[in-house]
Amino acid sequence: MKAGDSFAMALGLLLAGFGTLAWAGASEEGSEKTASLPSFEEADKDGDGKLSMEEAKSVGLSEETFEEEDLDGDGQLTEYDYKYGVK
Ligand SMILES: [Ca+2]
Ligand SMILES: [Ca+2]
Repeated sequence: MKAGDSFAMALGLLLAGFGTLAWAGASEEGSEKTASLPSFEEADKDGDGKLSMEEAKSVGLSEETFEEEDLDGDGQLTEYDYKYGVK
């Protein structure tokens, strides 16, 4: 066996390994879902596109969670705050 062959083989294995890792990483994305909470539209009772503290509490969020997930700190949860902030 020539030195060049084993190098090519090692490189091939390395690339295959990276491919597998990248694929495994991608498939895990989005597996965490907020299954127990109602949809944002359901929680937004007055339909103004934001959740007030009262609306958030009525769907079972605690005051602490509300403040924690109000990512921009304006006292309202937007759909983005709700979907990506609330766990
Ligand atoms: Ca609202
Ligand atoms: Ca907010």
